[in-house]
Amino acid sequence: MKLKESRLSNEELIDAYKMVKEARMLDERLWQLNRIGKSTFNISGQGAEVGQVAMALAFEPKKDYFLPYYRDMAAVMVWGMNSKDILMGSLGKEDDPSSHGRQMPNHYGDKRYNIVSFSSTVTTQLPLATGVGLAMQVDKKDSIVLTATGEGSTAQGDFHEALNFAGVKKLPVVFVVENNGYAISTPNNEEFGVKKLSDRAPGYGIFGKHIDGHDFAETYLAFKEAVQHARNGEGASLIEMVVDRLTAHSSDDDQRVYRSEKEIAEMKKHDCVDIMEKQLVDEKILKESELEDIKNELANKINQATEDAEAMPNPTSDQLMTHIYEGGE
Ligand SMILES: Cc1ncc(C[n+]2csc(CCOP(=O)(O)OP(=O)(O)O)c2C)c(N)n1
Ligand SMILES: [Mg+2]
Repeated sequence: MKLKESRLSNEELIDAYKMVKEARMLDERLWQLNRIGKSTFNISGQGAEVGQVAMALAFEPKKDYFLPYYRDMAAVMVWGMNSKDILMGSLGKEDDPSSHGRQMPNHYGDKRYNIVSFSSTVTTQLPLATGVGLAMQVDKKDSIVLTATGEGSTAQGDFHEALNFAGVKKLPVVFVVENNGYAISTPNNEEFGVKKLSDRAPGYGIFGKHIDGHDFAETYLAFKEAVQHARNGEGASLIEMVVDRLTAHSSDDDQRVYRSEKEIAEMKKHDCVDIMEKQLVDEKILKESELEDIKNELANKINQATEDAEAMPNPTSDQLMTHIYEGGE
C-alpha cells in the first residue's frame, strides 16, 4: 500500500520515518558499543522497525500499556523512551529507566510511559498483559494493552493461557507476534503446523489478522482496527506481523552458520527502511536530499546521546539490592 493510504498527514509520515531511522541508527551504535567491549549484549530489531513504528502509532502511549519483548526498541521509542534512555540500559547506568542497570540490555520498561518490564523467559509478558487487561476492565478504564512476542515463543504454554483467558473475558489486549522467520536458528517450518499463526485467533474467539510489517500503511491500519475493537469493548486481537531479522539472533551468534548466504542477501534486498525511504520519495513526501539531511541530523543526535549516556554514573556495589523489589530502597 502507499504510505498515504494510512490517512496520516505528510508531517506525521515524516515523523514516523524519523523514528524508524533513529531506531535503525541507534541499533547500529549499540552493535558498535558491544563490539568494542563497552556493552555486554545486544539483540536487534533491525528489519522490524517500520512495522513496530506503524504498530505503536496506532495506540495512545502513556494512556495505553505496552508489554514489549527484547526486539521492540523502535516501538518503545514511539511510546516515549529516547536514545539516551536506551543507551543507558545497554551501558548498565544507574539512571537507566528500565532497571537502573540491573537487567540485561534491551529489556525495556519505563514507568513514566506505562511500559511494563519483562523477563528474559520468553512469552511470560503475555499472561501479564492479560492481567493488565483484566485490571483495566475491572477498573472500567479506557486504557488498552499491547504486548509483543516472537513467533517461536508462541509454542510456550503461556501463549495459550494468555489468549484463552483474554478471549473468555473479552479483554482489551492486542497480542502481536513479530514473525521474523526464526527462533534463534530454528526456522518457521520447524516451529508450527498452521499456515499462519493468526489462524489461531478464531480458536480463542478473538479477532485475528496477518500483515506484512514492511508495509507501513497496511500495518498501521490493521492495528488501528485492533485498537478500535478493544476500545469498543469487543475484546482481544492476535496480529501476526511478518518482519525480518536482518542481524544474527543476538550479539552472541553468527547467523551465517544456519542461514545461507543467498537467503541473507535476498532478505537484505527488501530492507523495510529502504522500502519506506523509496515510498517517501516516490510519493513526493520527501526529496532524496531531505532524507540525507535527516540522516545527518540523526547521526548528530545519536552521537550526543552516546556521549551523554557514557558520562552517566554506574551503579555502585553498595546499591546492589536497590531497585530490585517495588518499595525497596
Ligand atoms: C522459556 C524460554 N526458552 C528458551 C529461551 C531462550 N531463547 C531466547 S530468545 C529465543 C528465541 C525466540 O524466538 P522467537 O520467539 O521467534 O523471537 P525472536 O528472537 O525471533 O524475535 C530462545 C529460544 C528463553 N529465553 N526462554
Ligand atoms: Mg522469531
